[in-house]
Amino acid sequence: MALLKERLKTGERLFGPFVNLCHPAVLEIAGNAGFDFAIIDTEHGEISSDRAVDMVRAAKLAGVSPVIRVYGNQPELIAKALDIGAEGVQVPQVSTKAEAMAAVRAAKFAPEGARGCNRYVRAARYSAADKFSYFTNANQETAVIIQVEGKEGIANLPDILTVPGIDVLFIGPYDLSASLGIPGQVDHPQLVAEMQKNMELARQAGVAIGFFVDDVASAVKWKNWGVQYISFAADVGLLYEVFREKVMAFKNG
Ligand code: 3PY
Ligand code: MG
Repeated sequence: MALLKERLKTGERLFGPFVNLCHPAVLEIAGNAGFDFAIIDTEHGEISSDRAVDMVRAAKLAGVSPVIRVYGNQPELIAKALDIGAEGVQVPQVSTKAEAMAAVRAAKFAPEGARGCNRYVRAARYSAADKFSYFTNANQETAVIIQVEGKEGIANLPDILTVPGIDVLFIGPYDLSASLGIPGQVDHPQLVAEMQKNMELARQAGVAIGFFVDDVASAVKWKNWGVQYISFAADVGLLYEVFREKVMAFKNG
């Protein structure tokens, strides 16, 4: 299956949930359902890297691209996510050009960055991969997804977008709504207008745009407006929705 980064380059519109539950089966189910990617959430989920690695394995087997959202913009966490074989790393709360540069630097081997080199990691097939091609190709094969989700980051977007190596500019509507003083109002006209402005800036910079939505109607709307990386709800919320619907159908039946 084509890698996430390649699919982004062809302009495909991709759809994937956050995964907060700490179990590889969730990734298999996501793959079987036909999602394009799934974001293993170590920022808000309860997932450590020794569990995330089995989730990455399951995702690869099920044909859904695994992305890891790291807990913060920390080089050790970004390198670890890529060492265990995630196709992309998603970095929350990026507000300045310097922070965006730090995230890219942590995700790339030299000369583009300073990611620590080790060929005994899962991403290098525990040394079965040819070391020269691994170190040469990894930077071109893994995606860097930068989350901008606050007023400061939005103001700095033109600068942030000049940083080479960003594959997706991801706008986090929940954090952004809080930062704009309208917490949780992700459909508020002010937020929608901000997002449309950001999309245009990303388009001019040649960077794919990503957004988070809670419902399918919004996902389709943003897809048709040109968002390429559409992150949709989270496993726990989707499970709750179906549980609740079934319970209500039973009680009212
Ligand atoms: C946000 O909306 O703040 C996100 O990080 C995506 O869920
Ligand atoms: Mg957020």
